[in-house]
Formats: sequence, C-alpha cells, structure tokens
Amino acid sequence: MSGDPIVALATAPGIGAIAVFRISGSGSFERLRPLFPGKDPVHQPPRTLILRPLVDPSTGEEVDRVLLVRFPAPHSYTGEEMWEIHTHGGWWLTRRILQLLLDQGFREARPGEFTYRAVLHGKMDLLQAQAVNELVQAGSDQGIRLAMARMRGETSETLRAFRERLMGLWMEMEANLNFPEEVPTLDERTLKGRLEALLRDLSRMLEEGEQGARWVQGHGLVILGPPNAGKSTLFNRMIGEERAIVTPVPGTTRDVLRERVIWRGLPLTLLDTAGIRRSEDPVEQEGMQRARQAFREADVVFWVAVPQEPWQEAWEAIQGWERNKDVQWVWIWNKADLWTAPPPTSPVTPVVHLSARTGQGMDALERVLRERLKAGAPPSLAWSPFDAARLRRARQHLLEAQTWMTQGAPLEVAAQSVREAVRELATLLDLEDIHEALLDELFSSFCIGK
Ligand SMILES: Nc1nc2c(ncn2[C@@H]2O[C@H](COP(=O)(O)OP(=O)(O)OP(=O)(O)O)[C@@H](O)[C@H]2O)c(=O)[nH]1
Ligand SMILES: [Mg+2]
Repeated sequence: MSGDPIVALATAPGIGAIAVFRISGSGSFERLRPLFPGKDPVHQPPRTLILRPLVDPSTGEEVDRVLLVRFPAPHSYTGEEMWEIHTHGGWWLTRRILQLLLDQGFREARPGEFTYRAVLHGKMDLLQAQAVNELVQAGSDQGIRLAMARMRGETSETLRAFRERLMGLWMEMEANLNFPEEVPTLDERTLKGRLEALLRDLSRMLEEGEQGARWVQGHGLVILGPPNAGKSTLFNRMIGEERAIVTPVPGTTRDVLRERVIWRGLPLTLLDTAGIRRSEDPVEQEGMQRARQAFREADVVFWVAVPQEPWQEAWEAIQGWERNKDVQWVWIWNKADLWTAPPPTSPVTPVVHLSARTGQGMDALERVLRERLKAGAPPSLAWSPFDAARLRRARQHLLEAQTWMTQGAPLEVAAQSVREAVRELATLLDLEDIHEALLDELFSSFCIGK
C-alpha cells in the first residue's frame, strides 16, 4: 500500500549552502532516471550519498551537481521507497529542480504528508508523529527534551500501559455479563475500586501532560496593574528590547502585546496589557477589555503597582474577571528606586520589590517565578491540544461509568462507557481507529516536507 510519488523541499526556502529534496512513493526511481543518466540510480548502494550530475532531460544540460541518496522500502522514514537529493541552496536553482521533478510526474507533497505516510505504514503512532512537529517548533531545551521523549515512544508506552489496564477492566465486566456462571463474579465493590484507581491515574496523567505542554508552548505570563505602574517597562526589560511604548502618561498601552521569550531559561508567552482604571475614553475601555481577555490565558500574573500611587480600584475591578483556576500571582511593588518608606502590605503573596527601570530586584523576581512554576523539575509528559482533547473525553466516559455504577444501573451500561474510553485512547495509538478527517486536521499544522 504505497502512495503515489511525492516530492517536497525539506529545507527552509531561500538561499542556503544546501537544499534537500525529499521523495517518497512507489515508482520514484523510474521518474528520477531521466534526471540521472548513466548508472541507474536504483543500483546505487542504499543509504549512501553519491555525487552525481543532475541534468535537464529536455536539453541534456547539467543543472547542478548533487548528492543522491536511496532509501529502499521498507527501511525508510515513510516505509516507502524514498530518495533525497541534496542540491546547492540557490533560490532559483531549487525552484528549477522542483519544476524538473514535477515535470517527471512527481506530485508536490501536502503539509506533513511524509509523516502521515509513516503513520500509515506503522512506522510511528500519532503521539510520535506529533513529536516530529513539536521538535522543530520547540523553543526551549525542555521543549526539545519532551518532544524527544515522545518521539522515542516513551509517552506511547505510558499510554499503552494505561490502556491495557482499562481493557482489563472492560473484559472483566464483559465476562461478568456474558458468563456469569463460569467466572468467579467480581463483586461491584472491586470493580468500582478499580475504576476509581484508573480515573485517578488518568487525571494525574492528563494534568502532568498539560503542565508539560506549557513547557513546550510557553507559560502564559500576563502583566496587569493600574496605569503608569511600569508594566511596559518590565515587559521590555524581560524581552530585551524596546517593544512597548513607555511614557509618563497614564494609559499609554492599549493593545495587548504578546512575545514568546526564553527568559532566564524559562519558556514564556509574555503579555503586556493596558492599565486598569475607570475611564470614559472608548480606546482605553477597549484596551481594558483586551486585558481582560488576556487574563484568561494567564498561568501566572505579574501584578505591578507602585506603593505611593492608587492601585485599590484596579485590584477590585479585576476580582470579577474570569480566570484560569490555577493562576499563580506575583505581587510586584515597582519603582523601588523612588521609595522613601517601605511599601504597605499587599493583598496577595509572594511580593517582589522591583525597579523595572534600574533592574534592581530582577533576580528575586526570577526566583519567585521559578518557584511559582515549580520549575525545578519539568514534567516528563506533554500532551498536544489534540491528545488532551481525547484524554479528556476518555475521562468523561469513565466518569459516566462511575455514575452508572453508583446509581446501580445494569453493568452493561457502565461497561459500554468504559469501552468508549478505550476507543478514545486507541485513536492515539492504533492506526485502525483513526479516521481520515482526524488525520487531516492533525497534519494540516505541519510544514511541507515533513
Ligand atoms: N523611577 C522609576 N520609573 C519607572 C520605573 N518603571 C517605570 N517607570 C516610569 O514610569 C512611567 C510609566 O511606565 P510604563 O512602563 O509606561 O508604565 P505602564 O504600567 O506600562 O503604563 P500604562 O501603559 O499607561 O498602563 C514611565 O515614565 C517609566 O519610565 C521604575 O522602576 N522606576
Ligand atoms: Mg504600558
């Protein structure tokens, strides 16, 4: 079941020392043959770089001198017959070579199509396939580590072991239903106890992986506070450039500014927001509306205020705002370089004394942030939104099963819910349980050539 022959430029487009084209599918070598006259490429040793002239078959002109590699099926990334052509990295040259390949009957690959085929041929499961994408998107060491663990199949193993236990429970329930005389009937209490333990483990796994996902995508850190407190000054200092406008005029920032940064080794998505106060100005009101939206994304909030200036009204205003339930607060008393007296008590802790202007207190801020993020040991699992959605649905089914059992419904109803949960997990691990629409959704976020 080999796919039609596809080609893609696997390296980033533009000018570079070399460019790599990737080819996969049955009948590839027949299509390559006209570009490589002389020794038939199919006879070259596998997985070995061979220097060869690449010619335009319509003119016989040598277009480039390239390195050609052959990966015979099934020992290739996709499991199909594959080739790589390493050309010089000219922007026009690569277009010309791509065109020559298309003229030979190759089709340009869709985003993620090579990895898609690897999944189809059982080279990897969906968890590993996503790791390929995460690895190239990773913006931190932790992100790389988590993606690699997934790629090696460690996450799949964890999930597979869990699914086996779930299957065990389901089979026990079915046996009870179908052959009640033959199997020693498990009493309801035992079944319930096992279901409860599975639910607990699934929740823990889900939580750990969602925590891990923040290490891949960056922790959402939102800077909030009254106007003129120095929020944008802090934002600029943390991203290392004068991105946000800073002025002594209260109400300077109106839009939400968003930057992905690695700040002192911590992957963050940093958001600067409009200062919060009562205002009749529609532009400022819109700014605060946006701050409110940003607040919902916060894993951590830096609340920036100045001891001698009013902050109570702003603080009260945000109390009714919708938030992530686990949001962590850090209270920052800013402009420490101007203080003449120690600051008052703050409504939340921990507190950091800072001068965003001079940088005094930034080390303390880092310490507090690390402690808030429990940054000592990043989790060993990271779910993508795709995985997390499936795991959450599986949990929902198990909760249903639990409810049925508690209400004393017939065992087969609960067994059905457990079966549904097993099916949700299967999507991530087994090919036969994946349907095409799901694959399309997942792979559309990949880049071409992967
Ligand atoms: N002395 C001193 N001035 C500061 C400090 N941080 C910020 N400022 C000054 O305070 C003023 C306001 O700073 P911004 O960073 O624009 O404050 P903001 O909270 O973003 O203000 P809005 O966007 O209007 O809500 C500017 O003049 C800054 O230079 C600080 O630590 N010490
Ligand atoms: Mg500002």
